[in-house]
Amino acid sequence: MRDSRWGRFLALLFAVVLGAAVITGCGSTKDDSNEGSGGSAASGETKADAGAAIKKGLNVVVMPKQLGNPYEELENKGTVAAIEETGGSAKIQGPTDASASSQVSLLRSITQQKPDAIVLAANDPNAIAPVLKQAMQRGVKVVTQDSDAAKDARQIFINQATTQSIGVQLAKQAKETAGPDGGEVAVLSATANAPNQNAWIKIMQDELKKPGYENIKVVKVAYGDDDDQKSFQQAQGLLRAYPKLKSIVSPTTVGIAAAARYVSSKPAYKGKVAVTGLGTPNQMSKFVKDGTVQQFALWNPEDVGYLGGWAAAALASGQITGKEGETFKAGKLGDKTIGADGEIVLGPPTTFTKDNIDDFDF
Ligand code: RAM
Repeated sequence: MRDSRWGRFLALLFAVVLGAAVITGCGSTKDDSNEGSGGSAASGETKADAGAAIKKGLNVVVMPKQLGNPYEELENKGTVAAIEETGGSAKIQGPTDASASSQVSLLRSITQQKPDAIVLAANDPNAIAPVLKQAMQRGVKVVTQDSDAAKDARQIFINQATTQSIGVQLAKQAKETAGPDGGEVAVLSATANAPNQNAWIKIMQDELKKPGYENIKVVKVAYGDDDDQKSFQQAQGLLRAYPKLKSIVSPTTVGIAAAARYVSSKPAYKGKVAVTGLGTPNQMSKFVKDGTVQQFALWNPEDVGYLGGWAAAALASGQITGKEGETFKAGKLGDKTIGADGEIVLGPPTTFTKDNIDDFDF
């Protein structure tokens, strides 16, 4: 009797434990399947379909660092041309100054309108990151070109040439234009927060620490804010503050043109203080011909913008997601492959001198 009661108790206990195990088991199975479907749903959203057709009628916003800069107008032109080739339409919206705050307020209202993509040159890597992330959360594809935002605030960055190669080229320009004895060199940059100029200047300065550059001394980095008048005044200020200056290296098309204009107008400096850096051939031609400028460099800005436009269209059509190794067709530029950190490099810059300046028209 006692044994049978004990047996029933054991059977009951076994049933309770088994039941609990089944319930727990079901629970975990359910959780697992939830994770599974959640994961595949997420990856489904971000999976590239290389065979997808480019969508017709894409609506894209192009934002330069600032309106009215001839370099950026060329870039915008390239982006608009690419989007129109895909059968879509692109609208240029940008600030009148190269500030991040102006871009942020514009980007806020653009995000509300929910275009298919935004293609922009950033005025600050971090200040514009939150609003770009909001745009991406709303399904807007984000491509930076020319000047990058924080890596997690855009899908793709179109770099005109490798950042390293541009920085090294600026160091070489400083050395070559300062002359055989070297000497003092100043940098005339864009804004203090400009992502592209800051990255190039850092590499230039690292390069100048290497053997071969011992006699080159960077005395100052000045900022003309990519504003012609301010850049002109900064060039004037540099020459007053550093009377022994050998060369002004300006890694901005606005700065180099303004510095060259100032130097060419002063007989005391013209042909004695060099101006070099990055400029558009059409803006710099007269200064090369009048002997103010020996050499400067640039890539084709229109191609930068054109590549940005095709990358935006491929993203918005689901052909690519921005992952390394994905490829897409970029119109007349042919097939392009996304590199590390979502970066696509256009190509090496060209150096312009009096010997080739007439071969270029942009
Ligand atoms: C100016 C802008 C642009 C830069 C060129 C070289 O037009 O700062 O961002 O890429 O110079």
